[in-house]
Amino acid sequence: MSYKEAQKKYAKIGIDTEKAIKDLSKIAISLHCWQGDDVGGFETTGGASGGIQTTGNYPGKARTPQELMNDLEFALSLIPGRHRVNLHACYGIHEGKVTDRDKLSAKNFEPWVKWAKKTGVKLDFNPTFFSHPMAADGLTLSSPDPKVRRFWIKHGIQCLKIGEYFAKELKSPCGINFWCPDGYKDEPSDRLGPRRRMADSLDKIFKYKYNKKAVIPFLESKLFGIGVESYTVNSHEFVMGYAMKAKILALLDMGHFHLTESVADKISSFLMTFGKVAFHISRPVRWDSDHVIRQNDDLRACAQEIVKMGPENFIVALDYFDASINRVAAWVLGMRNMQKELLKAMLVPWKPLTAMQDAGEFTAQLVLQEEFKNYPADEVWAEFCRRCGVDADEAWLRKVQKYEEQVLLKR
Ligand code: RNT
Ligand code: ZN
Repeated sequence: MSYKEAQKKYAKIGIDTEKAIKDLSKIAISLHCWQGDDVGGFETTGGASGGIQTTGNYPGKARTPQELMNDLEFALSLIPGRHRVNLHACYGIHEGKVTDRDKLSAKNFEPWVKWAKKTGVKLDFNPTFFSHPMAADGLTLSSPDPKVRRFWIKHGIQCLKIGEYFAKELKSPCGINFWCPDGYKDEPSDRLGPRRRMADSLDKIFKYKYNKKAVIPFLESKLFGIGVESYTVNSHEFVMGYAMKAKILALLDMGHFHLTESVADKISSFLMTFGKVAFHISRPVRWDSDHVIRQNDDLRACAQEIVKMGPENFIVALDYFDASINRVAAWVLGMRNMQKELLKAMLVPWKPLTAMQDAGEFTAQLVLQEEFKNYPADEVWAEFCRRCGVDADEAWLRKVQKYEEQVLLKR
């Protein structure tokens, strides 16, 4: 089937494929730099801590800022559309001595901004509350030790400033995600104290009068981590409550809930509460394993909610780290999968389906929801890719394999 034929078929159910292509090209997804080096960063050689873990030992990971930038650039060349890149504070660039987290500043990110300008991407940011001696016991902003809390509060404030710098230089608001690994392996005697300390520390960070037009902060919740199985300070309820009170956004990570919960179902309530929703697209397998996202039912359901509720109301970032496969392929596949699901969601006639729901016509609703899954979305995807000048099909894999041979395996 050609694009023209697909266009006609969709027109019959009231879908304008041209509009879908246009809408999709407007969605910028934040590509997470940390898939490129297994959440390593440029400060230590220790690898990630704080309840998260990469598994696998695939060769070719980026070891320097330049390698990471090159890999990102190559990945972006295989992805249709214009996107953003999501940096973590541990990816600051240090000449000589490493500037500690409480003193990080715009200076450490100048090369990134220069690169972003050259590449035409906007930047988002994350303070790094892990992989650091001050987080060795797994507690940061909620630590009972005031010295530790003070250190991380300073880090949080510095990160807001760095976000302001990104926004100003790149002329685009910078999303800043606060994820803290704080929690306990076994049942704590006091669940309230750490949460009170966390809230107090966050209050102190957000007391810094950041430019609200430039910086969009959000707080990420989590159910558990490795070695943090019994209690996380920033649980779902804590984050909902805190974010509402502090008038910041809350972030939903697809891997941070019980596996039988529907993360998609939470989106509408978040939207009603906050007006905007920050999202980490991930894939938990049995636990919060951060596998590369697939075009599965969970992703489809989330993409549908995002599309129905207006993609402009979402800040979407990928968040997974698989060290067992080619890392560039992991980026490209994840981005393309997300875009494909967004497109498929745009190609569903939600209005008549909603009318059926409201009229109680559940047979027709079910049948059509299923039949529409087999409409020729692939033709529209191919047309979108063609217009963006990238491969529509798996041809991009050969290019990654060549890059692996010529660049990655030489590392
Ligand atoms: C961890 C969180 C968090 C991190 C990144 C590196 O469980 O999902 O978002 O993955 O900040
Ligand atoms: Zn996350």
